[in-house]
Amino acid sequence: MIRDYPTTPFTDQKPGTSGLRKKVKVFQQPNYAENFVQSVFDVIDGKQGATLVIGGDGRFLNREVIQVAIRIAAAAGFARAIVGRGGILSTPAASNLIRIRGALGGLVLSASHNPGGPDEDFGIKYNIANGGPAPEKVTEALHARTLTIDRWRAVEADDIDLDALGEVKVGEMIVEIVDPVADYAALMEKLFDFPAIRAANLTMAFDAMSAVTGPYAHDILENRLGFAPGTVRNGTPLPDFGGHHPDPNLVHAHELYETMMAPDAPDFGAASDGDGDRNLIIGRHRFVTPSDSLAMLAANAHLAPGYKDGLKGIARSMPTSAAADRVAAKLGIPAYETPTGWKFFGNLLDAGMATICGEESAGTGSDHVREKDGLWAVLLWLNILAATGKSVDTIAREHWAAYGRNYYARHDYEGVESDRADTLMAELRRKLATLPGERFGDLEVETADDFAYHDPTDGSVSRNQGVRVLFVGGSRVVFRLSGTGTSGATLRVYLERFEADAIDGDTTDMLADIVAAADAIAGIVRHTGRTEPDVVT
Ligand code: G16
Repeated sequence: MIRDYPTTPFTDQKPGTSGLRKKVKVFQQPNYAENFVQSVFDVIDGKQGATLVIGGDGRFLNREVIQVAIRIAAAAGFARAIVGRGGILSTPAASNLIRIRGALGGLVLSASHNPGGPDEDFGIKYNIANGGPAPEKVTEALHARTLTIDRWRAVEADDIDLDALGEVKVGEMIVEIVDPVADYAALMEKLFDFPAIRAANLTMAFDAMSAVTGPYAHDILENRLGFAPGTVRNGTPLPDFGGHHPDPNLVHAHELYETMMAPDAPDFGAASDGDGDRNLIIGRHRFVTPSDSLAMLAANAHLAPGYKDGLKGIARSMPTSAAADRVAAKLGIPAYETPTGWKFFGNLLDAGMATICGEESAGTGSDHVREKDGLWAVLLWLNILAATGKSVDTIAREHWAAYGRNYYARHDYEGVESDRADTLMAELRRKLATLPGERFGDLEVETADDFAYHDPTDGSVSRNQGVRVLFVGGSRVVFRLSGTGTSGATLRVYLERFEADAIDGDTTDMLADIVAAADAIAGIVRHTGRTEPDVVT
């Protein structure tokens, strides 16, 4: 039986860069998750008889929201829900399932790299039939619906056993509990040369950060590729990620970094985030920035079976360094610059205009799914190491020698009062027109703008995507506010300097004058009261 539950709107359900992310306590308010899930279903067509994928990264509240979503989906007319066993599906695995099972879409429950637990973060994202995050026209309609919703509707049924593989019925809808790993691992075996990776006898440390990648990494790295037991660390997903931030950067994965910088470091080190779509790559004694990793993967992708015919194009988000553009130019293929947010790559991938995409925020992926994919990046690196017999350090140094080096860092100022952050950005935007020609030390501003993206596939325009200040000679600084935080504002300052020949510099030294220029231009200290960033990646 279907029952209507009267409700009233919440005014704070506008999806951010990647879905709705809030504190668990916010999601625990009566009707909060229900309103959002119902609003998703209210704005999408074609639910009758369709298939829906549901899964999450195992964080606190994952199972409860899945049970509710199943009952609402059954009332909305879906014929089948495919759910990962234990409520577990990594974001790329969910994207793959949506695609191979011909689903209408999927609900991915995660707050990604944000911490989990009763006092931390939760999130819900809707992905469309191509397996990718809903584009802005869908999220805008969804937001509008959350502001008018007056009822949600669910089948009256008990919770189901999320841990038992097989099928059960909820109302008229079949719920199919599937192994979360099997289909994804099979896809990876098709793209990469597993026998060659096995035969290369590489050593590795992989930190799953007590998040969703654990079961995937155990199966793929240890079982299928034969890496030694213990290669995967923190491999059991925990509701609170062991009390840590499942954020694969040098701050939160510092133990891995120390392992990789030690005299007896393994050949390769990697980590993944809460929902398995981000990656951190560290070779023995060599950290690779996400922007460089994108460029190096693109330059060498043809060594893996899945990409042996070459790439159609490379796409990167605007704040990501231009290193990948140089690879595209050499390969004679197009390079695309999109706003931050994986959703903007979907159209390019669907249209066959790009094969590989990447972001400075530790995301890389390809047209095999419509999400960034942490383990995919790890496996492509392993495939390249196996095919070339070279170390990460050698590959990086040879790359810079051939293409030049884009020194790069991101400075994050977290938990800034929203008003102060907004004032900083507004002031910056007002002075854009007068910046060109101004000098900051040795740097002269060439152009300055607020990035707007014109999607070449559907003509849609996305404005106000971040302020770029480009200096004569190819250096630049970008300012934008994060769209994934859950408290206050996070100011991100992206710093980049290109050197054609000086490839052995220290990143901090190479960026020092740009850091000073960034403060002079934006008044970071004046507006935020902070003299140092909270996180440097
Ligand atoms: C999400 C998006 C990414 C984006 C990142 C950071 O990643 O999918 O495209 O680059 O957030 O966004 P922001 O700078 O607005 O915080 P994830 O891994 O959090 O889903």
